[in-house]
Amino acid sequence: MVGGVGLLTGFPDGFEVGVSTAAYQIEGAIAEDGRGPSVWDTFSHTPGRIKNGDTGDVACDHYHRWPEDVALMADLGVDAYRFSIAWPRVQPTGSGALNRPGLDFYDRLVDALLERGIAALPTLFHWDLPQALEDQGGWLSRSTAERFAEYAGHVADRLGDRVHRWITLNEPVVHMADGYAFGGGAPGQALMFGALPVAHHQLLGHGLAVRALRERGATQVMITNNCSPVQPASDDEADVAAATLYDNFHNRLFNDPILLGAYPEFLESLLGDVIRDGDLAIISTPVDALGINYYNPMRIAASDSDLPFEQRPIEGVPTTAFGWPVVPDGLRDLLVGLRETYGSALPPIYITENGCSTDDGIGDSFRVDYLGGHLGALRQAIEAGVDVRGYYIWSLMDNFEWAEGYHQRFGLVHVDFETLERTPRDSYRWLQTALQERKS
Ligand code: IFM
Repeated sequence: MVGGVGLLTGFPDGFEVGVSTAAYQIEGAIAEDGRGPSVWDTFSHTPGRIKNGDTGDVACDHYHRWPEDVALMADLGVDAYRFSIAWPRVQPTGSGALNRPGLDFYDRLVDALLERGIAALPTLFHWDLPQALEDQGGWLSRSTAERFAEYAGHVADRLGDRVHRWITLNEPVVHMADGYAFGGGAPGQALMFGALPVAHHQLLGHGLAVRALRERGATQVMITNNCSPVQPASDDEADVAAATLYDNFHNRLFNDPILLGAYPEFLESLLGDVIRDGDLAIISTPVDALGINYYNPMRIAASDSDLPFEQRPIEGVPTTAFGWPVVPDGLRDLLVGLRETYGSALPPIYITENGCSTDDGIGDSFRVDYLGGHLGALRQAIEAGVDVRGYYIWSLMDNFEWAEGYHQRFGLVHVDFETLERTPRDSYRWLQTALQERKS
C-alpha cells in the first residue's frame, strides 16, 4: 500500500475516521483560569507514583496551543475529534459553582472544530475526578453518580446548541481497576474486590447522565468501554473457568447492565445492597451507540494468588513499545462476539480508541502496520454484519500516558516535551493520504 492508498475502501458511506485524546493527558494549565485540582494532580505529585516523576502540569500545553492542534487535525483531514472535558476545569469542586473560563475554553474549541468541518465528540469523564469529590468518597460514594449527572447537564447547557453527541464515561473498568482495586492510577486505592461499588456508581452516573443529556436535546449518547476478547491459556477446566471469570469482570460487568439491564448473576450477588431498587432501569436507559476501545486480547490462566486469574503472554506476535501483543484479528473477534452475545440489544458501535505506543521518532512504520492491520480486521467485522460506524485513533499526539508518564508515545504527531514542538509522523502522512483519497 503506497501512503494510505486503499486503506479506507470498502467501508460504508459515512464511516467516521477520527482521533482521540483526553484532558489530563494533553491540556496542562492545571492551575489556570480557576481550574480545581483533580485526583490525577494529587496522584502524579505523589513521589514514586509516576515513571520519572512526570506530571500532567504542562503535558502538551494544549490549553494554550489548541489552535495549532485543531489545524493539525484539519490538515490530517479527520471527520471527528474525540476529546474529554476536565470536570475540575468546569466545576472546580465537582458540585455547585461553575467556572466560566473553563467552559469558555471548551466553547472556543468546539467552535474552532466546527469551523474546520470536524465533528466534536466530547467525553465527560476520562478519570480526572475533582479532588474535592474524592475527599468525599469518590466513586465509592453513590453521591458522585448524582454529581456527575448534574455536571453533564451543565456542560450540555453550555455546549448543547452545537454538540449533540456525547460519551459519558471512558473505560470505567480501567478506572475501577487501576484507581480503586490495584492502585496503579489515581486515586491510588488498592481495595481489590472492595472496589466493586465503583463499578456500580460509575454505571449509575452514566445512566443518570444519559437522561440529563437527552433532556437537553442530545441525539447520540454512548459510553466507552474497554473490551478484550478473552481466551483461556489452555483447555484445562480451571483455566477455562478463570477466563470466563475474567471476561465477566472485564467485559460483562460494564456491558450487561447497560445493554441487558442486569449484571451477571455472581457479580450481582457480590454487589449486594450497593444496588438499589430502580438502579438497573436507570443504568439501562437506552444508549444510541456503544464506544469500544480495543488494544489487545487477553490470555488468562487460573491462579492461586490474591486473584483467581492471571494474564499470560500471547506468543508469536509482535509487541508494542509497551509490550502489548499486536493481534488485529482480536478486534474482529471481539466485535463478532459482542454481536453474538447481545444480538439485537447491541447498538451501533464506534471504535473510540485503537492505537499503539512506539519508540520515540518520526518514522513509525510499526504504527502504520498496526493501524492498517486493525482497519483490515474492522472491515472484516463489518462484512460479517457488525454495525460499526467509526474508528478513532489513540492518539492525535504523544501525551501523558498515566503511570508511564511521557515514556510511552501513542501519537500520530510526535511531541517534543522540552519545546512542545509538534511534528507529524509518517503514520500521520499515511492516514492523510487515505483520507484525501476517500474525499476525491
Ligand atoms: O492513554 C490511554 C487512554 O487514556 C485510555 N485508553 C488507553 C490509552 C492507552 O493506554
